[in-house]
Amino acid sequence: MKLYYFPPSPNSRKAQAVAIHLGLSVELELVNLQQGQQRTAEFLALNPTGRIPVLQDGDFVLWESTAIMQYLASQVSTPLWPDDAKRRADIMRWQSWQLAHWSRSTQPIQFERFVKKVLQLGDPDPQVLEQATENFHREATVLDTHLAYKDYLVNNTLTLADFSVASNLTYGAIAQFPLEKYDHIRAWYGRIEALPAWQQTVPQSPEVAPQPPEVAPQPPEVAPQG
Ligand SMILES: N[C@@H](CCC(=O)N[C@@H](CS)C(=O)NCC(=O)O)C(=O)O
Repeated sequence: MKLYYFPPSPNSRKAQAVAIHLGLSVELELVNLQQGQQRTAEFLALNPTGRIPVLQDGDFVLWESTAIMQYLASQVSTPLWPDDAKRRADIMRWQSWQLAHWSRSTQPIQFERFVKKVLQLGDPDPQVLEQATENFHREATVLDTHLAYKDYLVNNTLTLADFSVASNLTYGAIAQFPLEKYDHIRAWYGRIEALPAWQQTVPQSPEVAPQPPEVAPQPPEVAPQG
């Protein structure tokens, strides 16, 4: 199997970390997003959306990090993706939340405080940050409450859900995510950070810019009250 990846990308990281954690033999193929390699005709033939990660297993080509993680975990018998419909649905619930809501609440803060600095795009926009911070607290409260009496998100066992949700905290410290009051999230992320697979996929070079958000900063789904 071959994983097309770019080390600074959190989406790439979650797929790569799962492969490492499971000890799968996966060849890595760098797609340098800074050089626009995701827009070459060759790469677009693999993934018409022009994004990494992409997994190639013989004739089978798969894009979207969550699908890739599930496919990788399906190669072996693993508690990361147990053979149980309810557990899988529960994992999928958190992976869906991560893609639809957690990413959208973390990326604008990451963009304003970190990406803009790296790419020299100017100062953070206070209005965007204020709205993004409000969104962040709404989602972080859900996650923190869920983790109050648990070490991991599903079945109190490390699963794909943890790798997915943790990926958005890759730049949490450098982008100053407002995590101070979320003790359970910080304790849980400490457990993820202790995993060899997570350590081996830490973006190595802070000079390598992360990418702009995959979605433009979103307006709140619910209009602020008052
Ligand atoms: N929903 C996709 C998102 C993938 C994604 O946005 N990848 C970014 C890097 S984090 C990318 O390749 N961006 C390149 C571009 O937009 O040109 C997934 O989960 O795989």
